[in-house]
Amino acid sequence: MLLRRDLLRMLGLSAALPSLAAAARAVDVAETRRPVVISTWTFGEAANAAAWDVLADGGAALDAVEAGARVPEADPDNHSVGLGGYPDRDGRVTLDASIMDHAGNLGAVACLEDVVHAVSVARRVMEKTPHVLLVGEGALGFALAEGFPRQNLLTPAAEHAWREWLQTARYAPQPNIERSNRYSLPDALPGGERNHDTIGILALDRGGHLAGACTTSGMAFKLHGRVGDSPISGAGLFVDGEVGAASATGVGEECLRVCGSHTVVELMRQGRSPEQACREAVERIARRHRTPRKDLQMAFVALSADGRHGGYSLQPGFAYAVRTSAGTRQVEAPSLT
Ligand code: SD4
Repeated sequence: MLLRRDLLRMLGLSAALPSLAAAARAVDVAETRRPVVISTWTFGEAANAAAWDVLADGGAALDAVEAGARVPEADPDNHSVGLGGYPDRDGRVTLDASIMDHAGNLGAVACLEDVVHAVSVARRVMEKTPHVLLVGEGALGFALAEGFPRQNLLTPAAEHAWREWLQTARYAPQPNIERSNRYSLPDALPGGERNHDTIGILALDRGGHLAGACTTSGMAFKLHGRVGDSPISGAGLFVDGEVGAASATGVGEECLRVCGSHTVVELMRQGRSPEQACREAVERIARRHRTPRKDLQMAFVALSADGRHGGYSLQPGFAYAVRTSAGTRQVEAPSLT
């Protein structure tokens, strides 16, 4: 009888077989990890569902993240993205968004008014212009020329919150921190609680391509003209097709100061796991403050090119949503405090 080792010797495979087997296993693991999509916060589940419809059909990560980001943009009850987003202190809803693919193609808009799907305008900037970022009037003019409909984004609820805020007019962004049900989404309170919940969405498609998108109305009651991290490459979003993708949520000024998402991706490039990379970026932010800032939330999510994911936040209370072929779930991210 031909022994297995004889057969291997005849085929010249004795030395190679273990590594081939390991490689096959690695491929299997990677295969089972994709497609995958992750989104910041619990409301990311609805975004993931839309993205999953694209991914499960073998669609591209770029199409998936755009489809996902459009869900909270269209939701009037989400007060930090798109329609129904809280306005700035002048009562104007201004949107920031970006989108990026595995090949480093990138588009973004900042301070965009009157067009709900900022992420789709960002994609159009990426695909139809030689530029990366359009702002304000220029972004609006471009969007209208591209056929995006113009609409009032200030809902009665958001206007009501703004008018109440005007009574004190105190700019005090608050983090989404632990409360009795940390995953509940209570109505936002003027001038204070739960006034930021940007969506960052990252996907890896069946073909192994990564993409990400980030869209927000920014910090509630900000100065008119203020731009946060979300539309800025390397801050609110960064994708490197060979390494991974990262996105951020929280007080954008903090993220901008450390180029947060780029930092996360570079740390993954150096071998950190997605969670560890997010943790180190959060630590970098925390180090700037001598005393722990209870009023500050900053969180990152990351997805590696082989489909591992992780998140980390400064304060407790941050969760992200994950969708794979195994189903949907929410992951409570660890935090520094
Ligand atoms: C910003 N980073 O404009 C965004 C807001 C945010 O959760 O993430 N809120 O600063």
